[in-house]
Amino acid sequence: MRSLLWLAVVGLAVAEDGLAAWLRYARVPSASRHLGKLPSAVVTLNATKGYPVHTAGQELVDGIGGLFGKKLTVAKSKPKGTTATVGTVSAYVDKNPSAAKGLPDLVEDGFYLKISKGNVLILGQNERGALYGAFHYLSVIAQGNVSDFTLTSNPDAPVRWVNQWDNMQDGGTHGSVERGYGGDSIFFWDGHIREDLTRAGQYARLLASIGINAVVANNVNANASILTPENMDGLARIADVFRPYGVQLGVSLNFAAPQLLGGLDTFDPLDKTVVNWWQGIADNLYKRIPDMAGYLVKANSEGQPGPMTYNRTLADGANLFARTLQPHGGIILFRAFVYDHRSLNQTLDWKADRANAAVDYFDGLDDKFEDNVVIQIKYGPIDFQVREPVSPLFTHLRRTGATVELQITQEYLGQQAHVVYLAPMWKELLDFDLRVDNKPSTLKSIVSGKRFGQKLTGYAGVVNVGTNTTWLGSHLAMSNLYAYGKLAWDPEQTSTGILKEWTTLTFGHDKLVHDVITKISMESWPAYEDYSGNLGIQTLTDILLGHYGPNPGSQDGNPWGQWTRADNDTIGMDRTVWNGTGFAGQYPPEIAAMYENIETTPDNLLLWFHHVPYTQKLKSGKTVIQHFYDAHYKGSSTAQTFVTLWEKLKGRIDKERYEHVLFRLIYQAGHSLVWRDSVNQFYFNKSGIPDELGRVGNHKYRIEAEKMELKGYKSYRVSPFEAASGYHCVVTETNSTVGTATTKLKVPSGKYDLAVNYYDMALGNSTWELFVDRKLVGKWKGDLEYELGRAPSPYIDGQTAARKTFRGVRVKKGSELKVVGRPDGLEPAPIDYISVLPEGTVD
Ligand code: GCV
Repeated sequence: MRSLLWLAVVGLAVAEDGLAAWLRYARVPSASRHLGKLPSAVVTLNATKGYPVHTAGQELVDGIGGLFGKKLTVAKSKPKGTTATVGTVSAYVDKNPSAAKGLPDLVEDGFYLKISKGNVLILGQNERGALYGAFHYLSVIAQGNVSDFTLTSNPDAPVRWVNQWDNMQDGGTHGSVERGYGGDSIFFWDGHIREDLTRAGQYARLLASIGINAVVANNVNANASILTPENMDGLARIADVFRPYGVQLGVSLNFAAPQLLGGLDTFDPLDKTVVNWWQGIADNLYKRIPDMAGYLVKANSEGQPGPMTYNRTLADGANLFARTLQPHGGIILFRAFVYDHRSLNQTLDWKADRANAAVDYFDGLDDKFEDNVVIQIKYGPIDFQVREPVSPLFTHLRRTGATVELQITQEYLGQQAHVVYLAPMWKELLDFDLRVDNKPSTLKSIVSGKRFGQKLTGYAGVVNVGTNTTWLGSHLAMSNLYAYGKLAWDPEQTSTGILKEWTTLTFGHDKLVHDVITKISMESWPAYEDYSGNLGIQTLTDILLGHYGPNPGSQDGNPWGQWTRADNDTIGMDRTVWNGTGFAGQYPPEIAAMYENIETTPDNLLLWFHHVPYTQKLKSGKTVIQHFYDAHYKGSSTAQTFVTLWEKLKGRIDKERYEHVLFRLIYQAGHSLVWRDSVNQFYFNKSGIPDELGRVGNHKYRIEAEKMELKGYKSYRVSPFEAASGYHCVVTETNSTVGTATTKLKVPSGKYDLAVNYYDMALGNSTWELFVDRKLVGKWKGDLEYELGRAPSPYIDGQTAARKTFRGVRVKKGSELKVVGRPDGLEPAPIDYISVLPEGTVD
């Protein structure tokens, strides 16, 4: 009983599945001491059920009830005692005309808070703003701050959208959510909108609490069938569950829908029948969803249809939709991610460059777009890589507004199976000064509209939550969604400040919990960059398959244009004007000059802009190749520390989330070594230049499986070669043969950590057992494809390579070490190597 009470006090009693994310409203420490500083009743002004002010009242009741155990009543007019009054400015001024003078100026969605001795005034410029104000107040008190304050908060930019890449149907190459790692779509199933949209409503609640005002629910690779009458009705149901949270619905369109769905023989944007068809679509959508946000369009990119099919400009394409939206007040986000993945030729053309495409296509169109067109630009010129320069297109649009597209789902950055806190990367990008006209021109000042004065600007975040209760597949990844909303509202906030808030709301107030999460999170992006692609070479994931595991060779020799141009002596893309693709020249002169010159190009983008020998000296004094080697050792060794750091939290947070995170951090630690060895081995083989510290290719604790005594197992040459230690692994001889790999240990007697590197393909669930002197050390299953959520793969490669470690195992000199592998389905229980590591050693 006593321990139960103690747990209740520290708020750990209940296991948590992550569904409530940062809106848990868990009891704050010493809650009862603060009751006098809280309101006793909620007064909602202009509150209609199903609209944000009403929701705000409900959240205040639930929030204060959960956080402090104080039960509030809801009243329409002022009751006795302290109150929380929430509503729009206009409703408030209607009732209190004399109060108007004292109120600050608010822009759309902005809010004003005044907290004084338990009385709380929450006013929004609109209903949505009032709800934002209520969430903000709740967040402040949830962090234990019940003191008086006054705050005026206006968003930095009007467009703060989320994009989901949800498919109408599961299956195909991308499953239910393209680049989604948190389960199936919460919106669609089997070609239709789900009947049960409970999760969609919960999602809107989370998004509203961080200031997001619209969600595009369907994939930018859009299926035309989203526009059938039945699916339009379904979209209206989604809009209905969003509306109480002030979240508007946006829809992705397939440019060829007039032909694919409408039966026309053309989708030429200047053809009258096409224009009329689209007008009919807009009218029909707005009949059902009068407050629809608008459209998102990907055109002429990666095989998608677009206006260029008919030799029309991208502006012709965007304006077609813009005009149909104008009578309804909608806007269109038109993506700048336009390139032809079929025609780029690396071998024949030194100057070919996918990075050039956006500016090449959009230059000259700035004054051609309708006023309700916004150009949505990925932060970098290629595709959400671990390090990219800011896209120069932001400097070419001065009349037309832009949104910066950030990616919360970690497509190239570990797919939520690796912790990578992205706020520091986004901050670097947003703070980058593009020096337009030699004047301060940070990216954040451009996307807020302040630099060039456009009205419609802002942020678009690709989120891709799914039905998993953790939303994104990992509890820690949710700090990225939180940070996205916070930065879109106010890019001046710091990465650590945002993290602190998120950690308190998600995991509570324990200082050690904060210290650990801060350390892991703040070290995670640098570590990931270190053990993936360095010096601006891009992430180096396999770009032809799942974009997940290491495969440096996959970048080159194909028309996708994410080239490294690595050969035996040199590496990097020459993007200079004098000798390369000319990309550097797309920037304003000061920035162009910086990138043009190898001396002034920062090391971390060296290989993005220059083609150099592996022996090129960096500003650090190291050569490029030695930097690669060192960085991979450094980054992967940082990833090992995440496990031990997290283990300090045992018993300090609920078991469910503790175990969930621990499992993934252990996996990440192992996979970071796969990254390290693959990338290092690949460039060592290419360059022939040994690691000065003699680590690359030398692994003294390893026993290669193919060199063990094999029964039922056979040696198998892995492709790409660098994905296996010694280029080989073992696989069972048939799908039903049990394999054993045995060896006699030569190490001195003692305790060791035994690490088995194996491959967990999505073709079955093999089992492995590890024995020392016939005693079972451990047994595991090849089921990571269900556990991790990252892209499944049927291959033996860097994507499926994984490590299982058993710590502190006692062995004797001459002990027999044996692995038994039982294949399942088409997965032949592959093993790469076993490391017998003196305790605490990593290799
Ligand atoms: C939705 C990358 C991704 C694709 C994505 C595309 C885009 O190429 O790999 O999955 O498609 O970007 O942003 O349109």
